[in-house]
Amino acid sequence: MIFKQVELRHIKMILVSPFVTSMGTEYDEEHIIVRVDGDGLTGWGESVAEGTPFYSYETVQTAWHILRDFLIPAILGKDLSGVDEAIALYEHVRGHMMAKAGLEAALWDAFAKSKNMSLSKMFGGVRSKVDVGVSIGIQSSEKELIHKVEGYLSEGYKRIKIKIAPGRDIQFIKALRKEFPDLLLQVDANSAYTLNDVGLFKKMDDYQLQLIEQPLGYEDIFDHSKLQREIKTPICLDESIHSLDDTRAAIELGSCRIINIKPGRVGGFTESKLIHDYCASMNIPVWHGGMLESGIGRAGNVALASLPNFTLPGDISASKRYYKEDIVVPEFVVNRDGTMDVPTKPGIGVEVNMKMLEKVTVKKEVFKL
Ligand code: OSB
Ligand code: MG
Repeated sequence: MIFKQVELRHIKMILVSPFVTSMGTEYDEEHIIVRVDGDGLTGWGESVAEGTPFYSYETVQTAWHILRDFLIPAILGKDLSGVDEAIALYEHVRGHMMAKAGLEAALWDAFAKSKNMSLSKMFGGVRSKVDVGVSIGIQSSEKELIHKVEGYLSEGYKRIKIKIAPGRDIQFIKALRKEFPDLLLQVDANSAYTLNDVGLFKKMDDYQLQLIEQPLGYEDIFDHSKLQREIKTPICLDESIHSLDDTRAAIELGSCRIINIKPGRVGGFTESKLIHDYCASMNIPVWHGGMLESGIGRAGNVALASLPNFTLPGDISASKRYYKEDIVVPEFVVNRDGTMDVPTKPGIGVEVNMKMLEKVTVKKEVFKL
């Protein structure tokens, strides 16, 4: 395929409720929508770089710069036989995984459409439905949290993840475990603790948590290996994993027993698949993380999560859990049994709602030969 035009859109979508984490409070989500056009086909992707450098060093502005000045010029007008060939053209760009992942996603969509195949099929997916959970921000009280959890469980969600931060951790875990003895529960610290907190994590061992996500430094692998040796609950790494190499280091050092895969964090679906396959070979379960994506990003996430070693429910929730109105049709919904259907139509398998996309677009730039 020859891509003659690439379009970037800076979008801003208002969250249905503020998302509070150890990194701060988010009221809206800014991402980049990437559109590629070639051979009469259109591909869509989403770069999950946010407006702020609090989860990752990347932001909408840095990703825009890398896309505009390096990634898009590398592929524009080239005759490409597949996604691998595109990736090879910008391999020399270091880091900037979210910028790369946004473009790669749009290319995957276009190539899948050219083969009349769904993304799930292109990736080697084996499931028509994936198990999904919900990630809940820090609440103002235990009562408020229990109320939220009840609501999500009644919608069918299979597991609950709560965000924690120093001083807002063990009391919420205790309250939930008391109210819901059998709940599939996990926690995410987003790097808010240090090895000095090992006593606190030992206490968490009493509450049957499925996992503790990224308790220590956002680039750390070594200290996590020390913490994992001290506690029974599996550690799961998110922020620290940017590649297959990071994954190998973490598994071989014993820094975690579970891996969270986010395509945006590791540079795209291609690296995600390598990590998935390596973890499968090491008997390490993986699950699909989330970045509060719009339906465009979500479609790819659901497709990736249909691979066999995604054995734990993902942070893949219904469109309406995030936004009043999504930018795709149909919107993503959660089935009563806590699953989400994997799209079967070609590419991302959903249509972009152009009217909604226009409404959330803050800035647009078109690149042509
Ligand atoms: O750490 O998993 C995280 C959202 C933004 C940035 C980081 C994280 C998250 C979430 C939300 O937990 C997951 C979702 O998209 O539902
Ligand atoms: Mg996380």
